[in-house]
Order: sequence, then C-alpha cells, then structure tokens
Amino acid sequence: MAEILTSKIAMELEDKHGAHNYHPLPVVLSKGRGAKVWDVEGKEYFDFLSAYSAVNQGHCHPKIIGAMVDQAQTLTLTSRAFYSDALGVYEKYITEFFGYDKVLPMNTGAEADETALKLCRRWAYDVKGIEPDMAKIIVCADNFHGRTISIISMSTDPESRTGFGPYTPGFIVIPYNDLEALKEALKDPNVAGFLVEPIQGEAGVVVPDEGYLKKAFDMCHDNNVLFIADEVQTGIARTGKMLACDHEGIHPDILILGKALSGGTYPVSAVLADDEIMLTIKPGQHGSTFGGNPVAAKIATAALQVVKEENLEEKAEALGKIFREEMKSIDSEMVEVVRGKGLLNAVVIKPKNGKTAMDVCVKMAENGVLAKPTHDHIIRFAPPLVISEEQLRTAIGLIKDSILFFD
Ligand code: IF1
Repeated sequence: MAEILTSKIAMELEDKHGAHNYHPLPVVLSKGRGAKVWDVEGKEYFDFLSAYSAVNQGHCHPKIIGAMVDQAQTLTLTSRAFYSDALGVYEKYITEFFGYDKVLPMNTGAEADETALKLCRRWAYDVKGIEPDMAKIIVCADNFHGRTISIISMSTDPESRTGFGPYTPGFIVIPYNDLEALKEALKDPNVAGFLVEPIQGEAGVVVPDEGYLKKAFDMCHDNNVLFIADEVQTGIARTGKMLACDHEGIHPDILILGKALSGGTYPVSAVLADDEIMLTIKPGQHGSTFGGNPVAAKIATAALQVVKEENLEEKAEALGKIFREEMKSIDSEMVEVVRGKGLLNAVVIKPKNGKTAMDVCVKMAENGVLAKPTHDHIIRFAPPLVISEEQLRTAIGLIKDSILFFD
C-alpha cells in the first residue's frame, strides 16, 4: 500500500533528498487556486507571497492553464534551430504591448538579467565606442537580480555573495535612491549602463523617493548611458501600474521581465529593447534551449491578456491603498514601518519580548495567511492581484490578529 504523503513525510523527503539551499516555513502546499492555497492536510491559506510576485494572476488561472495545456499537447519545443508558428506572433504581441522594437525571450529572471548585461556591454563596444572589455555597469547596493556568478558579483549581500568568488569585474556599486552618487559614478566615460530595481524587492520593498527614477533616467541619457530596469518582481501590474517605471513615466532602454510574465505557471522571462541595442547581438552570440519555446509564448500572451482583461493594475492600486491604511492602523509597537506600492508591500516588525517577524509569520500561517520575512525583521506582503476586496479584508483581519497576539 503506497504510504500516504503527509506534510511531515513531504518535509522529510525534501530534507533527505534535496539540497539545503532553502529553509522553508513548515507548510507543505498541494493545491492553489486564485488567491488561495491548500496544504497536504487540506488547510486553506491566503497566499501573501505569490511566489515572490510570480503568481500575480492567481494560482492556476484557467485562461493561462488552458493556453499552456493546449500548446503542450501540440508542440512544446523546437529549439531556435527552426522557427515556430508561436514565437513570432508572441514577439509581435509583447513588443507592441510594452512599446519596443524587439524582445529576446529567455526563461528565468536571472537569465534575463544576464542577457541585459550582455546587451549593455555589446552596445557599449559597438555603439558607444567604449574600449573592448572596459565597459562598466552601475548597480545599487542591496540589489537583487538573481543567483548566477555574474549577478552575485554585483551583490552587496554576504548571503548571496560570500564564498562564490572570484567575481565578474565591471560593476560600480552606489547607494540606492542616491542621485549624487549616481551623478558621480556617471562621470566615468566607460560607464555603459545603470541597472536598477524600481523598488528593491528582496531588500525589503524599499521604495525610492518620488522622482528618483525619472531623474536617474535623465542623468543616464545626459551621459549616453543605458537605463536598465529590472521589473522581474515589480512588473506585470504588481505595483499598481503595468510597470513600476510607469509611475514616473519613464521608458527604460532595456526592460527586464520574468515571474508573472507566465502567471507563475512556467519559467518565462524576456528582455525588451529597441534595435540600436538589440541588434548588437548577432546570430549565434546568445540564446538558450528553452528560450522562446511555443508553450512559453502562448502562456506569456495569455498571462498579459489576463492583466488587461481583469484590470489588475487598477485593482493592485486600489487594494494596496486599503492594505497599507489597515496595517498602519494596527495598534501595536511591533508595527514599526509600513511601505510599498500597489500590492507590493512590507511591514517592518520591531521585536517584542523576543518575538520577531518569523514568530508573526508562523502565527499568520496558523491563522491561514502565508508570508515570509526577509532580512529578519521585514515581512513582505504580496497577494495575487486577483484577490477580492472581501478576501483582502478577511486576510487583513487575520494578519492583525497575528500581530496583536504578541501584544
Ligand atoms: C530565490 C529573493 C525576491 C528578482 C529580481 C531577478 C530575479 C529576482 C528583482 C531572478 C528573483 C526571487 C528569487 C528567489 C526568491 C525571490 C526573491 F528573495 F530571492 F530576492 F523576489 F525578492 N530580479 N527573486 O526578485 O529571477 O532567476 O529567480 O527567476 O532565489 O530564492 P529568477
């Protein structure tokens, strides 16, 4: 008789047979639909992490799953050695959707960030005229752009970086949200690009000053430097606009998308740019086995259509305001800071009687809301954008109970 898979057994299996590169909350999920997930024993939760903003359209959105299953039963992968009937149609859709000449399709966010770095360097040498191997890219302290060697070479987080050297050269690190530091760094004639998260997600939902992105964008253009926006986490309506850059009306020279580009159903990422930048990479100089595969093409098209059809930008904007107001109204000294944009928010928890953000998250899980701390004291709250106002208010009540439990 096959052993019944309990949460306990599932966790033991992962511990015994899986790499220990994560330390998950002791919750074993087995089903998801919309804003909710269920564990192996059938307990229901509101998902307030959304797989770090990959499930903006809700778990297992029928339209996206339908597109996925349909294509998966037709043609899954051709490699780019041949054309497919799905890729060009998708490329036309997404480039018109975001207003760029071309897209380079990849799979994970990290791959898209790496692609953007390569495009920036090729543009530096072929267009800007920087000496070979001398191009530099400005990045921000406390950034998170993925886990590859070149990306952690940009990182200032010891957790991400230590023990993985030697590191890729060519990066200048400046403080986030600091225009003076950017102005100084831009004086280096070998600078080719500025890679920035419009809101720093992993750092704890750090929102820069109003106008920072626009001024940074203008300073880059005044110095013939590319403004590269990593919207892997902030994009696809998460912050109340299709792109977080839209809050400041800027059009990045290179746009990096991932996560919710597939609604959390499949690894799909993309880099968008105009011809002057995109065509610096010639046939055979970049690619990936699964990049732009027919299933990804159909999924991403459906995922973007859902954002428009269900007005997810407006929903995230309106529900985010309610969420932040309600969090700020909690009468507890544990609630130190509430910040965010749209439905990308964070609450900084001041430890009380030895109880920390992790204790609050464990209590929230007991109460049926899933979230996880980042950097010890910051709880990120990012539900699927399809959550209803009624569901949001119910979850807010459970979150309040969980925090006030420690008062
Ligand atoms: C993990 C963090 C979030 C990202 C931005 C690129 C990527 C990410 C702005 C890379 C990915 C994920 C990675 C995941 C957890 C999560 C995360 F805590 F790690 F940093 F969201 F904040 N740019 N973020 O946020 O995309 O290669 O993962 O598809 O590594 O644990 P990816």
